[in-house]
Amino acid sequence: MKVLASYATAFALLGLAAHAHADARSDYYQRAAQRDTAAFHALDVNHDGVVERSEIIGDNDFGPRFRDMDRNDDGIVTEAELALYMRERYGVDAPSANQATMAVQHLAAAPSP
Ligand SMILES: [Ca+2]
Ligand SMILES: [Ca+2]
Repeated sequence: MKVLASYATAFALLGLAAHAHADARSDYYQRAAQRDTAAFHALDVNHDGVVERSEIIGDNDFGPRFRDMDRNDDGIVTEAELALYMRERYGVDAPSANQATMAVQHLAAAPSP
């Protein structure tokens, strides 16, 4: 009877762990989407609402993924293309502008190595 109880406890704990894992993953993807959105706006140096190939030169985060994001291959990533990329890659919708701002503030607040 005691053994059975420990099994039940173990299964309950496993269940909790799996649940926490799923939460951590969705949280990770949510933050990744926020980071990408923040990076998109930071890289748009001429503020025309799109990121061109010339604006991502030297960027090691956005740069390598630029081609994946640029769906119609016109050398420009629009906000719609970014949203599509994030939905497919992370399974999340584009975060609100407010959340993106918070991500930027978080990055700015991070201590430098
Ligand atoms: Ca631009
Ligand atoms: Ca494009």
